[in-house]
Amino acid sequence: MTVRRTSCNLCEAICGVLVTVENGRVTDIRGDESDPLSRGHICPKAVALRDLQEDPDRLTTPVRRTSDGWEEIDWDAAYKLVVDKLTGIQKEHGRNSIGVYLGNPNVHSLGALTHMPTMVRQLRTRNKFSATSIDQLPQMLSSYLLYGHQLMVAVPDIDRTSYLLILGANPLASNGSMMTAPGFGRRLKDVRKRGGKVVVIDPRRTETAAVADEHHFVRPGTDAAFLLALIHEVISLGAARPAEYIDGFAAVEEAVEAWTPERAAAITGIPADVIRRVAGEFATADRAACYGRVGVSTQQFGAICQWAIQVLNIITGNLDRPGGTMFPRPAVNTLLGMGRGHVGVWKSRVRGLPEFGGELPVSTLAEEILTPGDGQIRAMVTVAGNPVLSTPNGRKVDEALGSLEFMVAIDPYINETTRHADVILPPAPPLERDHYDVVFHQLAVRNTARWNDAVLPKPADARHDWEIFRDLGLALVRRTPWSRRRVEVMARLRLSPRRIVDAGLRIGPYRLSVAKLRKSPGGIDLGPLQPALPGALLHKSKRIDLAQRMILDDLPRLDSLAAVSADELLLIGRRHLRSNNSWMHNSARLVKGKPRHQLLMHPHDLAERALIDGQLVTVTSAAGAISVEVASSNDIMPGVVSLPHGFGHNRAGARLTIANQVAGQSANDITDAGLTDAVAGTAAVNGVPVTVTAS
Ligand SMILES: Nc1nc2c(c(=O)[nH]1)N[C@H]1C(S)=C(S)[C@@H](COP(=O)(O)OP(=O)(O)OC[C@H]3O[C@@H](n4cnc5c(=O)[nH]c(N)nc54)[C@H](O)[C@@H]3O)O[C@H]1N2
Ligand SMILES: Nc1nc2c(c(=O)[nH]1)N[C@H]1C(S)=C(S)[C@@H](COP(=O)(O)OP(=O)(O)OC[C@H]3O[C@@H](n4cnc5c(=O)[nH]c(N)nc54)[C@H](O)[C@@H]3O)O[C@H]1N2
Ligand code: SF4
Ligand SMILES: [Mo]
Repeated sequence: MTVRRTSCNLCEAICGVLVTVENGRVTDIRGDESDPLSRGHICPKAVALRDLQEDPDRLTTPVRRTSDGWEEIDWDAAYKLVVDKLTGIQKEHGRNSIGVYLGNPNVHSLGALTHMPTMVRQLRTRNKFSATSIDQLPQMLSSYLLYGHQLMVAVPDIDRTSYLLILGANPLASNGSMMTAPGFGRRLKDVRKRGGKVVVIDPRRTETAAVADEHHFVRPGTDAAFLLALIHEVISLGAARPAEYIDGFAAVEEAVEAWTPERAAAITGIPADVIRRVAGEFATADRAACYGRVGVSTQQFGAICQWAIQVLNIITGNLDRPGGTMFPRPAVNTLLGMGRGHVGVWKSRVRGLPEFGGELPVSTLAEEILTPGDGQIRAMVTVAGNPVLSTPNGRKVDEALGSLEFMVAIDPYINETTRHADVILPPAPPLERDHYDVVFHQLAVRNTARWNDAVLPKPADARHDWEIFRDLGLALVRRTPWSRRRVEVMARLRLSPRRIVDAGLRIGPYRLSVAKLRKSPGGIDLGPLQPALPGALLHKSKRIDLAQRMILDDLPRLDSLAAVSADELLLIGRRHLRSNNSWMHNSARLVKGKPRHQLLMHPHDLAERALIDGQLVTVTSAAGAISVEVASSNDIMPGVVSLPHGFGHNRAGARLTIANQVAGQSANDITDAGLTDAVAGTAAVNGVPVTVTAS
């Protein structure tokens, strides 16, 4: 029996875990008390790492689709088939005829981060999509505009704050996002123990609201009005104190002038006196931080919301001070490894939506495949993504993937998306991989570092994800004429993730190395976050300009926040602690217990429609209709219904023995690809108008 240390990579909390291995099998997984960041915290998903390891549905060798099922093939044959097809299609139809979709687990795998971008670049296509545009894109945009880098994210310093204002996030279910703070619940309780205050703004009284001091319902999609009114109030109180390196304050003052608490109250449903009080408390708190996540990103005014959150933190003097919002300083500087970002350098072919950081909004994926013409996508590469369940108008995406000439998926499962692939290349699972977190240390509430060797050996005929990217990348680049670039790319692809992390650690701010970190497999503490501005800003001017044209020009659109018609309800999403987007439903341990797929609806809204708790209802939007069970809940705002995404398995051809028995429909069969944030095209999956009738 041996006990090995690693970190759980299933969500952004990166909890340290102790894994007991007996005779080559995992027999126990528990929290690692010695981890300076997670301090022993884990959630029920950690033990599912073992289920992933042992899942008989998980692929371990490449498969090729045949007329009547799937056939195993060897790695070299699979690579050759894929590269022949992709280069052939590009030769005939141009380089943009290949589309790429990158899903969420990529950011949780070291090997994907070190090798996937180089492989994808060899395809030289502009038709790149990822989960970013149905997630944190507005936050990355505001980081890019204000601080000069798309990943220079200001993180709430939760362990020292005395006032935390949370909008559209439910960290007690999600464990925190764009803010790595394992044990979020305990950290929130500590804020209150220190005499601080936690306020939650959400259309649902969530698990997080339940442990906060205050919760206020907000009408979905209207938070921008609330935030502008807060800024208006802070300014009228004379409490604005922007730092010397802030420009554009006058433009903000002008922009919020008309946003009185009364005006915002009429739109948001949050009473004017509450808006006034929260603004006053925020402005006068010793240390305050405002934080907003998915609920204020994936909605029609996501970009305004995320900009306004930064402005509120900045003008109250809370940016870059302990207890406010601060910039982490990780041992490997992630910002160096990726571009600063750009926006609107090119547009999508069909709808003209802008690129951000080289990616187009995923809401336009299906139409880019289905609309004939020059530049049409004929083949897809999906990597760790399940867009059929995860992106708007999923049925259309399903249809589009089914129409392709060729598709390859790098994924361990035959699921709703990958069942359309011609070839699936499965990477080795998390417990067989070395890990250092290059993304989430960059977003963590404390500076720490940990390197972990793989817990279990990888079988000889399995491949790590980085090896798959290396081999595909090398095969693609070998087909291009000789050049200095070609030599460099090949050399880069051949470096192991360990070598890359080691180099990053050595040139990093703490001059560490993999060898040094391996001596402390529970991780090392590098201390609390430190003030860093204006020196750390990545704008040459070392100044922050609040007056961002893209955002200010979008403000008049807020006037169009029209009242929905009387029979309409607004659909929002939710997450559950034992679920993980669309892909963890094949673990019996996680899916057992009470069903979690129901549509939550307020008893008044049920009564008005003569519906009862537990019955099947039809939910209809502009995109389509689904039939789901309804559950009555006093915790949801009247006029709003909530449905989690990632359900709706059991599609022909998927091989998910347990997930296929899980009830529920896909929320994204009724979210609308036509509904996006006008600024950067982020999918607005929250605040979708729907009607609900008896099925
Ligand atoms: N309506 C609605 N839709 C949403 C959201 C919402 O709140 N509401 N949330 C959105 C958000 S925030 C996100 S991030 C997206 C997620 O969207 P996606 O990333 O498209 O979907 P996931 O469900 O995370 O699917 C992950 C896929 O990766 C595979 N996988 C798992 N581990 C690995 C691995 O180590 N390597 C590889 N190569 N593959 C792996 C799984 O089998 C699965 O196919 O969904 C979005 N969709
Ligand atoms: N257990 C679990 N953990 C996860 C995931 C998972 O699927 N399961 N997914 C991971 C991923 S990919 C991500 S991105 C993170 C997301 O992390 P969070 O953003 O914390 O995730 P959610 O629980 O979806 O919280 C969003 C909240 O926004 C609210 N909301 C919806 N519309 C609005 C609105 O218009 N205004 C306001 N103010 N609120 C609104 C919803 O009611 C919900 O409570 O979680 C990660 N962690
Ligand atoms: S909170 Fe749960 S899923 Fe997230 S890293 Fe920790 S143990 Fe894993
Ligand atoms: Mo996400």
